[in-house]
Amino acid sequence: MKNNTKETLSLFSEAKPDLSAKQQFAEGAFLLREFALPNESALLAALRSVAAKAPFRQMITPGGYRMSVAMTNCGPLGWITDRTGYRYDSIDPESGQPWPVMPEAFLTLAKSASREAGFPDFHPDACLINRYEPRTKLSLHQDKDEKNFSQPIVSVSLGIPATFLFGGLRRTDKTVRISLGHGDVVVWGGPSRLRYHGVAPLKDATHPLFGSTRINLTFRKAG
Ligand code: MD3
Ligand code: FE
Repeated sequence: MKNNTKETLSLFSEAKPDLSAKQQFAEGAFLLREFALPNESALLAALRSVAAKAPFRQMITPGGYRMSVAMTNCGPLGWITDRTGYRYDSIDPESGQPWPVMPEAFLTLAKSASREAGFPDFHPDACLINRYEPRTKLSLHQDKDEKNFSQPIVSVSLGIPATFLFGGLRRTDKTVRISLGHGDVVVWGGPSRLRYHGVAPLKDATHPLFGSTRINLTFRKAG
């Protein structure tokens, strides 16, 4: 007798793709493909409201270079860089006002993604928003300005795709390339938290909602 169980299951999974499917690519590092897709319009609306209060700007590194990535923040703490160094601050230096409140749609997404990856107690107090255009890149670096490395980092990619470079604990360790597209969410925790990483120069592309830009939301417990 023919057993139809497998066919039936695969029919179901095609009818309703499992958005919670998670792929682990390093210890503590999980890729949730298209996890943010169901909320794309709420995320775009929230993004616009944050950027109206705290516009994207290209910050200056301590070495005096203007970053090619434009940035803003929301939530109690925002990451900034200037000639005096990198740090988190509760005040936007451009406006002299607190950073915009973290939109509910952002917080809900960050918490559900971290839960999905096995970090149920994530309480982000900072959301750095990076804006890339074709040819924009982010050089290899570690995220170590946070007070607490025990909480994960949740990163949400929106708009045109990018190649993410994921290295080791030393700058010279080899990097693997991970293609990140619209709606992809990555949760970086445990031993992956301090690995070097960066973003290769973006290729020309356009996205129906985001035009020729890539937005990355990075949620952290910074304070
Ligand atoms: C891997 N942003 O803002 S977030 C950053 O796409 C940053 O804009 C990238 O790196 C972007 O600092 C990628 C993903 C990320 C964040 C922290 C990590 C990956 C990480 C910490 C350890 C390992
Ligand atoms: Fe980083």
